[in-house]
Amino acid sequence: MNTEKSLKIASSVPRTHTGSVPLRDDLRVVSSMLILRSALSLLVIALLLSSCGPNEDAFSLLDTTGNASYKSPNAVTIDASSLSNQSSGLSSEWYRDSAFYHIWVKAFNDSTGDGCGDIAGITEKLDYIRDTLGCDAIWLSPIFECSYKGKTADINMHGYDTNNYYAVNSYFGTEEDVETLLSEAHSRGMKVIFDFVPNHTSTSNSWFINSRNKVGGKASWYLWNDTPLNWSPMGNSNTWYLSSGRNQYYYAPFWSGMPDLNFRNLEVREEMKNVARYWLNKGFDGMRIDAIRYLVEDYMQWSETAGTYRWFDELRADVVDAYAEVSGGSPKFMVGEAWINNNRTLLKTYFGTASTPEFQMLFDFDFAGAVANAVMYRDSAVFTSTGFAPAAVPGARVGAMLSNHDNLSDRPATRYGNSTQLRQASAISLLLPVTPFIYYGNEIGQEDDTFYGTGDIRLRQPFDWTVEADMQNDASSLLGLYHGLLAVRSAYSDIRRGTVTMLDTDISGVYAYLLADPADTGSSNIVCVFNLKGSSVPTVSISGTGAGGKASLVAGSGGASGWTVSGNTIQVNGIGANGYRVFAAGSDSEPLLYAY
Ligand SMILES: [Ca+2]
Ligand SMILES: [Ca+2]
Repeated sequence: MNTEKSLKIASSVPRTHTGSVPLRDDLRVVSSMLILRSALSLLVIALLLSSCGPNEDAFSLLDTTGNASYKSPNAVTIDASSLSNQSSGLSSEWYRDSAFYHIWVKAFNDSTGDGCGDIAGITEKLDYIRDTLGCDAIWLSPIFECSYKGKTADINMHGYDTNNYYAVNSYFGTEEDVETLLSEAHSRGMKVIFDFVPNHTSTSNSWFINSRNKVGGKASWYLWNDTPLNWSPMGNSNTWYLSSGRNQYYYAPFWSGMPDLNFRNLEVREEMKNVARYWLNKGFDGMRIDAIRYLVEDYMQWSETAGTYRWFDELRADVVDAYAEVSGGSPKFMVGEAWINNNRTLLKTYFGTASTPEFQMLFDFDFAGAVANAVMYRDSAVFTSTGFAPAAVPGARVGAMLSNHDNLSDRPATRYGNSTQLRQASAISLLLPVTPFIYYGNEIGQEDDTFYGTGDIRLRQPFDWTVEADMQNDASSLLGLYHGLLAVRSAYSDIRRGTVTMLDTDISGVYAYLLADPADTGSSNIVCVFNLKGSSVPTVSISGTGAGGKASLVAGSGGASGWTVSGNTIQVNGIGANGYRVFAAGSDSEPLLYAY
């Protein structure tokens, strides 16, 4: 942070805090000073509570507030009698072997004919997702009651403005529909995670309305200040909005309609853990958590604060990890949206440490661009840049996608245009040891639809079931490629759990890598070959494959014929423009699974 910015912020700090910058949530930077300060502030709070009860008007920004023994009106506990629709037989790191299908619920499948996708529509299509496509896990876009609602395609109902975390969006169906979806998914061995938005709510949420009116014990559930502060976590200049009802400003860095909750309030901390428990108890297998960088703010820092890490540490230990210890509970997981580009060191901090693990999985927001750089500019960095989960944190894992619901990227069919490049990009995304997240529609080559606008609404338009029907029995289609390579991925733990070693090739622009699962004691490993050139290559030799005179062709483009093996060298003949091959090196008896 530059000095100029710091000075500006310091000048806008309320008078009551000019003498100190509170870091009360910081247990990672332990010092006797801080312990003393925390103890003193707890003492002050205790005295306030005991002498005159909670004084809501006394709340100052960045104070620790709320009742430590608070219970949610919807309080649930993690115990065997409270669990339903749990997955059975999952390994603790099931998410490493999974392939996720990312569903924008409003746009996927409308079972009621009202023009709006719904939960029952997803249940109808579970066999499509598992059998036709080949994914065994689903991420649902936000499904809870939200403020900005609309059924038609022109309404960008995103659901990140939550009105009620304990109610299903009525346009999507009922809680019973969700329970049916979970039950039906689990009966097929499929896992389902929900989109959890702890950082902010809608201004229409009753919590915020009560906070604005300083009633119902909610006065300090949000971040209020007498003056707007110069807080700018995403570079936006205006993040504080005047509420005339309270004559104070509230903090809302994403949008004036989505105010940030105050995670220094002990009741908020407990309530949001209860939301997670409530839905995990009902059978969800995990959560995709929104905007994790911005949970807790300090005066001088609005992302990556110690307080943010601490709450997610607690969520992991108190909630996520607790299920595996309860009779009938299935192992849960959380994947974080820490949207960070070109800074792996910073991103990795959200994995936590071996003793205090945090997110099991983080999205790699550099992946889509790295794949494009490979396919369009022959940059091989994507092959070696993806395995960055720290080995020291058990189970840490990277999730990766070619596009999602945000302005991360155009849909791949729009980005590439060229169908062989599109197919190669899709293949790369499925043949690396990251957990793939396939955004609905990308598997059928759906393009951005700009009819209702060029913003992110272009990425959220109805799934084209007519195109799907045309592709579903055609192995040579893009859907066929996804199905084929997901089957290859499912067959070989080397791809799902392996480490990447680049191999030597004798043709520039053709890259190959070895994938070997350290836990796999079988004789074969996987070798992937990608011709990143826009022209075909008559012959390329890949040396150092560990083939030992034996190899099997497992998958490849364009018929994938023509190859020989000699010692540890595999020679591939006639690999087309933007083509690829997958070999099992070290075995001559593996079946060819996909060749289009
Ligand atoms: Ca519907
Ligand atoms: Ca926040």
